[in-house]
Amino acid sequence: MDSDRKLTFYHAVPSRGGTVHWMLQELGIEFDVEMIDLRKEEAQTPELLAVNPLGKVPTIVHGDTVVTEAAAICCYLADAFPAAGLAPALDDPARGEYLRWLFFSPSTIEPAFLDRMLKREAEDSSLNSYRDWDTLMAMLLDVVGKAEPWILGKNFTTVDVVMGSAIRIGRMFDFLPESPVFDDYIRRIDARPAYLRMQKIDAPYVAAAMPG
Ligand SMILES: N[C@@H](CCC(=O)N[C@@H](CS)C(=O)NCC(=O)O)C(=O)O
Repeated sequence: MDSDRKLTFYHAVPSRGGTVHWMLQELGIEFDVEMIDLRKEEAQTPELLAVNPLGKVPTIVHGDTVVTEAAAICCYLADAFPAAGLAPALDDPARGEYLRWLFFSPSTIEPAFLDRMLKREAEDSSLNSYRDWDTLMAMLLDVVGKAEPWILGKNFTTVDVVMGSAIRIGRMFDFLPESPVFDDYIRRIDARPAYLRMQKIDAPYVAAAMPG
């Protein structure tokens, strides 16, 4: 239904844009890229600010529809391009579990990583979206450990794009403990042609952004 609407992707590397770029490669659809250089003062271009007042990537414009927030963009794209089969249908009971894990990353995993990075510890775990670090780790090891081979079972879904990106970043920055559970899952991600395509396309921009 949506193949005739122009899709513009505001991207930057390295950033959460990588998650959306991977998703776009999984969908195999056509899109235009506006690459933003986050190191430059002018990173928040008037064009990007016009569609996202926060001046943040990733952002997409699909026809007249603007979507921001990496997980929301991936959720939107999976539904807009259902032929790729990356989301259970609206009336599929699996949709609940799908949405649960799709939004677990931005709502629960990312705040934990940020606290870890800033060496912050919440005094009251009831105010903490992820309860506490050890409980979150036990839960993540359990969920990823049960992936057969993907989080929702045999079918690769958008959950693997969004949560898989978080798990990859968590291991890369050593937030997540060394474990065959995470490492085997990451190996499965790394073998996906769409993931490899995304990495290859972004590689020159990554090299320019992170010289040496
Ligand atoms: N809540 C947003 C966060 C987006 C975000 O923080 N993007 C960063 C890159 S990962 C960004 O655009 N930084 C540039 C800046 O703040 O100027 C999401 O989940 O997509």
